[in-house]
Amino acid sequence: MTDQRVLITGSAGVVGTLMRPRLRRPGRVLRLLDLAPQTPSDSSEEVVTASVTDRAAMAEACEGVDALIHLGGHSRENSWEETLDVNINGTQTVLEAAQAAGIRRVILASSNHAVGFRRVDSDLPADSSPRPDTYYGVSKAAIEALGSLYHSRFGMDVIVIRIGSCFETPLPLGPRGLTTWLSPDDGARLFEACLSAPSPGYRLIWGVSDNTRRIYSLEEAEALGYKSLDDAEVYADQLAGKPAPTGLAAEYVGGPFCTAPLGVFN
Ligand code: 15L
Repeated sequence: MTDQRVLITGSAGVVGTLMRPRLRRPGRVLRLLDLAPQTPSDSSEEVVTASVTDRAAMAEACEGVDALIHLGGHSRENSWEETLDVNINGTQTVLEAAQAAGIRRVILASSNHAVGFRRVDSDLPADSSPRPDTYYGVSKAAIEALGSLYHSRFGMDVIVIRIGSCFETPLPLGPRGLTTWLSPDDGARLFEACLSAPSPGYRLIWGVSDNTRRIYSLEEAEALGYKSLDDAEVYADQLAGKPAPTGLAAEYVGGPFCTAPLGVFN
C-alpha cells in the first residue's frame, strides 16, 4: 500500500509546530511547507520552503498529495494589504492548487476571530455567521467562504475549523484561555478526525477542548468523530488572580482582539 501524503502549510508556525510530531503515523508522509526553512526528521517528512501565495510552488507542492491541512498565513492582526495577500489570496492559491492536483480533502484553519463580535454565550454553534473582530477575522471569514465555494464547485471535502487558542497550555492566554483553549493533543485528535471522517462534504466546526468553561459547541466536531480528552480547568488555579478581560473584551468572543487597533501588527 502506498503511503498517505498529507501536505501541511504553515508547518513551522505555532499550530503547525505542535501538530507536526502529533500527526506522524506509520504509512503517512508529512509534506511540510513553510516560508521558514525546516529539516526533515526522517523519510516520513518532506520539506518545502515556499509561500502559500506562490502559485507555481503551491502547484508543485500539491503533486501526489492525498489531503491538505492549510495552517499557513498570518495568525494575528496585520495591515489590510498583508492580510489580503497572504490570508485571502494565499488561501485561494492553496485551494486552486489542491483542486488542480486532484486533492479530495482539505482542512482549513479558521479562527474564533471570524466571530469575534459574537457575544460570549454558551454553546455558540459552529456555523454562527461571521462577525469578525479584526482584518484578521475578516480574512478567516473569507477563508470559510472560499472553502465552501471549492466544495460546492468541485465536490472536494472541505472542513473548516474555527480554532480557539491552540497553545501548549492556556497559561500565556490568561483566564480567557480557560474558555478557548484547544490542547495540542486534542488538536491532533481533531485533525485526525477531519482526515478520516467518511465523505464529510463541507463542514464548519469549532476547534476547542472540552473545557469546563467552554462556550463553543462541540456537537459539529463530535459528529466527525472528534472526542476531546482535555480540559483547561486543570490550569485554573495557576490562572487565579491573573487579569481577566474587561469591557468589550469580556463581552465578546474575540476578547482583546475586539479593541486592538485595526491593521496594526501585534
Ligand atoms: C487566533 O486566531 C490566533 O491565531 C492566536 O494567536 C490566538 O490569539 C487565538 O486566536 C485566540 O483567540 O486566543
